[in-house]
Amino acid sequence: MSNFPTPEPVLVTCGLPYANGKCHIGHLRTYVPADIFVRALRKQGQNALFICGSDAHGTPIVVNAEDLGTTPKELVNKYHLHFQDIFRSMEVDFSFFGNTDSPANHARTNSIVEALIAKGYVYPRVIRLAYCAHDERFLPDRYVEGICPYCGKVARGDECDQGCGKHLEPGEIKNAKCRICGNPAKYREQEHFFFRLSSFGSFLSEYLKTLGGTSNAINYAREWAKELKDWCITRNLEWGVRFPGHDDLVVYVWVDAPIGYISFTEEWANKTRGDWRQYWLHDSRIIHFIGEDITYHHCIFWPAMLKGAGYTQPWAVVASGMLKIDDKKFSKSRGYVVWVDEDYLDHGFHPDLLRYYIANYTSHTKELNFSWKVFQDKVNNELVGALGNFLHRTQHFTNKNYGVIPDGDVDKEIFDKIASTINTVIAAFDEYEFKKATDAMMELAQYGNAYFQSNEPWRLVKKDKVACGRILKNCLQIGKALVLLFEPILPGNMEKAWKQLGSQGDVHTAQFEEALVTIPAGELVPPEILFTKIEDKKIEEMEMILDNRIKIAISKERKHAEDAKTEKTEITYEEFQKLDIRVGTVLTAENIKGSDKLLKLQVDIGEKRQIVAGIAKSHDPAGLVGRQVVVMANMKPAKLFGVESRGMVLAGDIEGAVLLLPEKKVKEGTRVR
Ligand code: B3M
Ligand code: ZN
Repeated sequence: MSNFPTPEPVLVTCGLPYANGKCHIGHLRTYVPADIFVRALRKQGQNALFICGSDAHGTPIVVNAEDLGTTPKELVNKYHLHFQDIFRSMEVDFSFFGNTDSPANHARTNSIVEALIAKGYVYPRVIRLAYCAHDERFLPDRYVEGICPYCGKVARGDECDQGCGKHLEPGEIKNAKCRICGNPAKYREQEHFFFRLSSFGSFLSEYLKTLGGTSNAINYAREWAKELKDWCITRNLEWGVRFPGHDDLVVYVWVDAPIGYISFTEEWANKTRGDWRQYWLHDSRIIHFIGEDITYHHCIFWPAMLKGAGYTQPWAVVASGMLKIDDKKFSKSRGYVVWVDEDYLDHGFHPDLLRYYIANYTSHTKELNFSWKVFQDKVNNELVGALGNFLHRTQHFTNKNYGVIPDGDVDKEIFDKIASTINTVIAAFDEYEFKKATDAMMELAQYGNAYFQSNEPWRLVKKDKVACGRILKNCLQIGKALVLLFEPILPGNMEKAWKQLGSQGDVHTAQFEEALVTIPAGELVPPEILFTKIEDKKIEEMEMILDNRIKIAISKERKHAEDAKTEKTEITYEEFQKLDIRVGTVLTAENIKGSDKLLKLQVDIGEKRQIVAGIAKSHDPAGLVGRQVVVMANMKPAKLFGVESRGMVLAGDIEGAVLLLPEKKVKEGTRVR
């Protein structure tokens, strides 16, 4: 028995993209399967609402806006439009795409936080927070950089994003430094507000027994629910949703972001005279599609918040595995990224091709690797070679020899095959197994090709035109089934194919079941080719673009590392005082064998010191004896050309070396300060 249709209203959401950068394939890894899932629900007669929107708050956006010299609001508006645009182009068709900075979300967040306060789930506590004395401000989340207390890796703000991935509570990060000025953070006490997550332990462990979705989310969540810590839900920021009654605090972004799911449903309802309450206050099936890395927020924090405030909790959480590019971990800074606009759509690739790749490469919960070579293979062999080839040869041959869809029945064997494919596909969608579903569809296309091939209609048509017509009718029926089945994956091309088959109505609202209705006799137009092979040259061009980006990223990283090494940071007077600089007199000077740069000096700096100096090219040894020089006396001893050096003669770094001289002769050992 399939999970759908069901009488409860169904709401599907996608994790909200931060409006803080461009859309890449990593985003699509979640959004495309969610869109496919919603389309497949509708094909089973299930009415489903599909909601998403921009995540507008949080410190990364504020920090980024500051760096770019713009305001968070402007930055968010820009990327909000960008994402809307990309989703439209990729045929990810949300019922509503909101923005968490909307008045509706401010209002809903306020009302939920107030409900939690009223029920005693929020309490104040004085905590020690990172504070920058130089910038005179508290340093929330991304404003601090330091070391993860769990794994020792470099961490930023509220999460260890390059190490163990743990969420870090305010004050937890070690060796905290201010992100703005680089100074070590001080700590100051301030009152903040906590969500009493720890009191939801027994609720969560029961709830997680029934929560549906993918095992990569649920299994982790069950473990986490055994040990819950309260969450600090306020931050010292201007940008965000005000914490009720405190003008200097906003709520943590992970409070108002998921509430966006509710407020966007409200906004959708206002626009369409729908009812948001049936989704969020009554029995419903709320299905969250997310990236695996935000499981904690969706399976622990969010259900507890909903429960505490009296809202309906999610029915399923579906987490997609992470993305790799050419088998390397996806990374914008290291250049392992494929941007949806400039690297894909702008090159004229049809959205359907990438949708198919994402659905079919691997199981939804596994790591998805993107490579242009595999992309080419899948397009050329599967979409062109199997599906496109079958649809085209069937229609082309029928059109050429008959001009119409032949009259007559479809064989039972064919209907049985179609029915069993539909069952497999629906069962796979029920398990969020997009690869299984698309494999079954592609298998039907292969079956069609084999059927066509083995019946040799090109021979049969000459001998028995009626018998051949029956074969073609069967093929056209398989074609109709394929178009209906593939519509959720390839909406653009299947719309065309549907029309080419002379089918009536809208393929997007037609249901899977219609595949079992005999394709009516009637007109057939000459088919257009749907999918064309991608040439090697194009793939080489795309690989070059990626390679170049990686190379640029590597050289940037190198330069960065070098700059960091030689960076002149400000030092304090106390630090300066650690330098032991003294005036001395050269007693002897001689060349060092084998070196044309170095001289060996004996210098009286209140004590006798042997110093090797790199001044041979600009100074004659004999001329140095008796001269006063300035010496850094507490350099770590070093050996140069086998000669020990215990100090450094200071010189201007011009035309070899210009020695520093005291204004008048002074006693050996006089300190320079
Ligand atoms: N804006 C993006 C992420 O962490 C974050 C999702 C919010 S979902 C409510 O993947
Ligand atoms: Zn860590």
